[in-house]
Amino acid sequence: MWIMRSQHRWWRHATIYHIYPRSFLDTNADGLGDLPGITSKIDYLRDLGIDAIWMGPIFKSPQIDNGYDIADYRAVDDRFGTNDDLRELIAVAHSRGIRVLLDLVFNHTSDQHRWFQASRNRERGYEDFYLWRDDPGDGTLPNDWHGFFSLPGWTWDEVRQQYYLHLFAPEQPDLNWDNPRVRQQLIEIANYWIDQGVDGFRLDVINMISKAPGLPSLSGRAPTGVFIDGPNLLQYLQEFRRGLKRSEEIVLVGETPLITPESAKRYTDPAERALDMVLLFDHLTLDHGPGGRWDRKPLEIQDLRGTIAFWQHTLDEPSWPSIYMSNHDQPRIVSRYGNDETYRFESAAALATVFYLQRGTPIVYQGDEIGMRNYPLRSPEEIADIESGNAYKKLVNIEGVPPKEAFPRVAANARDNSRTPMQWNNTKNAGFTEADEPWFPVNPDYPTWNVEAQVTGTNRTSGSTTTTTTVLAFYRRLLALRKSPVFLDGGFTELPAPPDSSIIAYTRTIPHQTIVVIVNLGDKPARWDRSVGEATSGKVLLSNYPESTDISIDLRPPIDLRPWEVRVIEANRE
Ligand code: ISL
Ligand code: CA
Repeated sequence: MWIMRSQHRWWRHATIYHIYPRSFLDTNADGLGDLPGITSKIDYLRDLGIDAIWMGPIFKSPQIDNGYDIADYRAVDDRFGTNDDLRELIAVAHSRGIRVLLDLVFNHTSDQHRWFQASRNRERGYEDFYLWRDDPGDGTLPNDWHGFFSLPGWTWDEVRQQYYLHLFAPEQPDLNWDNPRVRQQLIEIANYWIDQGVDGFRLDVINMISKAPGLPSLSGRAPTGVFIDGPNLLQYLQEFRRGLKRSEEIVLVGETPLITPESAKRYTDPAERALDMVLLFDHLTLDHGPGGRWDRKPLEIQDLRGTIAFWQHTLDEPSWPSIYMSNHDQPRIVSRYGNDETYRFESAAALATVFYLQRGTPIVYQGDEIGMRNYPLRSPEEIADIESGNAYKKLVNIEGVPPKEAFPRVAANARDNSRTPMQWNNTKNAGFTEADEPWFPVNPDYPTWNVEAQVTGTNRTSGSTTTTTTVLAFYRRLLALRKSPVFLDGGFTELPAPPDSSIIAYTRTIPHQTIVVIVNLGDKPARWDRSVGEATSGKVLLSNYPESTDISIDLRPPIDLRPWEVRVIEANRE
């Protein structure tokens, strides 16, 4: 039953929850999460304050890249359930006022997709569905593009006797979007799911679909304009949007790694009728050293402060940002930018506050709401993810990095870290599965860190023993608080801080109301000694330290914050 009034731009006031289906909840004891598992937790999500879910790809797939290699866009993979299970999930979600977004992977298909089989056999109508090139004949590849998974971008196909392009794994051939038939097919697929009641889509690596004519080598240049943000991208996005049924109500969230600010602004400008929001990644590269992702350096809070302010301004009206803290391609945020030992609760709460009180649509990644942390990978053999596994092999076999050094580098950043099963309770396998072996091990900290323990509020690693605050309880309050107009629609202004400060502070404002958000992102106490505006006092609406909420405080500097302390303060009108 559909109880929500259809509403233009509903997503501007929504909080989205990102589900990694294989790790959410298993209901048939095969060790893999499934759709009925998601359906059974809709009330949990509603109580958390969620308005929409986005599920990672659940379509038929050989699972080379955990479903980001789709073999049939119209069928749910048996491993996850049936198309009927999906219809049921949509019905139950809608009955609780929760909308449903699917993940469409349209830059590439699986090599098992019938289009690819038809194309490699040169079947009429399918010859140009993918990007095929002859063997240059001199031992080189058709161009110098490298895939994202530490592999060259080209693979030789024995059947067709040509190379095909793949920006990801060889089992993920790139579609040829310059072929109008390809574009038409993809629109029909989206409409098929819109007819099933779906409310929107996350479009995987959608800024890679348009490639520069002739597929020129990069020769050391950046890929922007070549295979990122290619020449026809905007036109293809607009055509896609125009082709959608209920196009005005459907939300399109573009996953856009390496997007430029100009493009992000343009593609999310409502006048362009392209995307509604883009996923931003700049804050997730701030701890990458000169060697990139597998070469980490410590985060400088100054850089995070700058990145946040920059994107908030860039995507000011008429655009609208998503507020994206973390995802299934990244290590866990509390392990990465927080302190997952001494201040696990405080830092998980602090990070959530800094991110989710910004202007935009929050997207919460499964497990962050209970402070899930990195998985302690034990050996290279345990790495399950294709990107991380290939990266390890490349470091060791090609770059000659000693395994002892390469392994911790990969382990710290591996995608596996955020893909462990959701921790529901302290029973076998964290309540994720009845099977003896889940598809990937549960994080060993589950006996204390799980949903059930946090609902009853006994879980804390530090601070006063009398407090009952947990990450989950904090998230509920935070997400409820951000439903007030000042957070939904108010303006954002950052409060400038000295470069070495561990504090991030900003205000949110509507006429007659100002909220000051001030957070210490560090293990040491910190002092804010600047003005936070005209008000001299205020009321604390949210804090992650005991006895701190609903109290009046002096807003005149200095304001002293304890380690990882959060203060969300409504300024008094004087
Ligand atoms: O985090 C990354 C950069 O180091 C990458 O994983 C990047 O986000 C990415 O490659 C794009 O991700 C998306 O498409 C991939 C899939 O493996 C990811 O899971 C998905 O989120 C290919 O479809
Ligand atoms: Ca299952």
